[in-house]
Amino acid sequence: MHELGRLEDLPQDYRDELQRLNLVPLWPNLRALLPPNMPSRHTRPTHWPYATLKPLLMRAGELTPMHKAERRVLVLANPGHGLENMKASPAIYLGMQLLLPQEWAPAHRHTPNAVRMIVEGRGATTTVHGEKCPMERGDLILTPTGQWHEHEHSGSEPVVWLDVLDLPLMYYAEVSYAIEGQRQDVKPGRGDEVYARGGVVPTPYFERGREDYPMLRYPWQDARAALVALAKSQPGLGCVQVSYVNPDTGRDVQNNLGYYALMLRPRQTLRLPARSPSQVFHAIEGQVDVAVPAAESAAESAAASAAVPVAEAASEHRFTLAEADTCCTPGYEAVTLTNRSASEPAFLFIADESPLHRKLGVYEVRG
Ligand code: 1HN
Repeated sequence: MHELGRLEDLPQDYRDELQRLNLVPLWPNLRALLPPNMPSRHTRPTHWPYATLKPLLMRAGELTPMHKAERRVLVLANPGHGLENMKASPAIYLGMQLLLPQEWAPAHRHTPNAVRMIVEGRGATTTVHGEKCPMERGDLILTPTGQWHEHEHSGSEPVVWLDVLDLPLMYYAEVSYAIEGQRQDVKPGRGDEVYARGGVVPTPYFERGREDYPMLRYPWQDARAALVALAKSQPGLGCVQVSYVNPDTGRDVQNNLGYYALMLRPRQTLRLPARSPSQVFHAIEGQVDVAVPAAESAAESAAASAAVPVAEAASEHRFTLAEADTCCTPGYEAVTLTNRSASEPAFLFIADESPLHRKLGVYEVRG
């Protein structure tokens, strides 16, 4: 790949004239926009231990009352994207939210899609589109685009959950906004009860189902039981993973981000293939070592200098996810996971950008 002309090669009067007319020469920027073979990625492998985050979140509970926060959240921001941009990856926002006993986070709806993964505590509920969903450890609760949602807490201990949104994507597309609302009327019926058994779903003879999102709460006990049964029934299966899907269609539960639960057998090491989407891992149970080849320095240098080819990874990033810890990894890297326990399975919640990449037509598995 030969070197292209630089901006400095052009006479100053020509550059000034281009700038005055809102024009930019492509060739000095071409290699940075389209690096050879591998995109430049700002997403750095980043680990947020719950043990260090939790005391700061509890302190936010003392420092900032609910009416001053609306949502009391510490954002898990990837330094590679700039902390102020509040992104874990190009399309994924992550936040750890605290709701204290008797608090209410008022109703609103917005264009970004959200899910919550409940981390600890009992007694809180979230009402989504009129459906009151109990929040228990490991549950996944959807707040699809445009649906009213509010959180309340009638229990006695703090409740914490992980919010995952496609907010960076919506903001980038200039379609991110919210509407404030009144307390919702709770409708009878719960999707997680109606769709509690895989393989049998309501027959939509005379009416369509509950629109595009028939199931809003995915109880952890069901996802966990599915993983344990899968591991038992297929002892040779390496990747014991389930996908959170719309039970009417079998497709991803949300438009842009994909959600999964993974079980690692005792002492199992699993190398996930290198695929284009960035990923988020959150430990629901157990302790898991995460290893990611470090390619971001190569990508950064490729971005900084238009002509530099992406070098091989220099060294690995490694961290240990303890229970309730969260980490993110860039796309195009093979992530290796190891369950540290010799006797117990480990369970991870995973979020990724696969649905978005498939829609964009750029989803790739590099092996
Ligand atoms: C939001 O609506 C919630 O409803 C949490 O709990 C975090 C971050 C950005 C934008 C909207 C919630 C959010 C959010």
